[in-house]
Amino acid sequence: GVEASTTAAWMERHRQMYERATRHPFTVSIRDGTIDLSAFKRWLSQDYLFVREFVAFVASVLLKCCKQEDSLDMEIILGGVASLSDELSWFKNEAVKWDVDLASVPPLKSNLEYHRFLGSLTEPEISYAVAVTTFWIIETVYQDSFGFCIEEGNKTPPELLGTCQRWGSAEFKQYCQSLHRIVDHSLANAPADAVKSAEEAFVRVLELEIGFWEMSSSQS
Ligand code: HMH
Repeated sequence: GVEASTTAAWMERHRQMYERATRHPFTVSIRDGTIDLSAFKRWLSQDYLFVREFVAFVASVLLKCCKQEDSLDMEIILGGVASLSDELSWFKNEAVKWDVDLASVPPLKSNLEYHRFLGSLTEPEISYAVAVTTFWIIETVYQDSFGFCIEEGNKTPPELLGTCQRWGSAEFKQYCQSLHRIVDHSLANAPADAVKSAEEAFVRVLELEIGFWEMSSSQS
């Protein structure tokens, strides 16, 4: 339909970058079973720090959603906020399993860059359309990346299947599809300058996600 055309056009225009973010050598090596476990541990500890920052960003999306005239999306976004509590517990559990000490891990450069970006989008001047678009693409990169690791023909090591299921499950995919519908609806009613800013944020997320996988792959 007409509403879906904006994000569909971005996906076409930025297809290469989307592929680089969702079929990165890091996640492809999980699927191949060739993943370097020290790299996996680095990703785990860095992503824990990311999710802690992500909480404030998602809370800001919820707040913007609630201030909308028609806040039908509120329950979906609220579910997203609520699931982050379980996610932080999951990271702490995994860290114990992998013998990673989360308290002693400093955020690396690409992670800090991502934190700064999220912080800038948390500001009240940022429109709901831009914020919810950013939220959707952040979740979707993980859904697509980890979904691929549990698709037909994978050689994902059994000890990594739990991680892949967390973001690759049918349930998480449905949640991302709900966010996608919210984004399409929101962009259809947004002014042109907001749509432009949302596209810029979409591209920036893809760059930051690629940087995050690169950082996890090799210490730099
Ligand atoms: C870097 N991007 C990064 N971490 C995550 N946990 C997600 C996306 C999905 O929530």
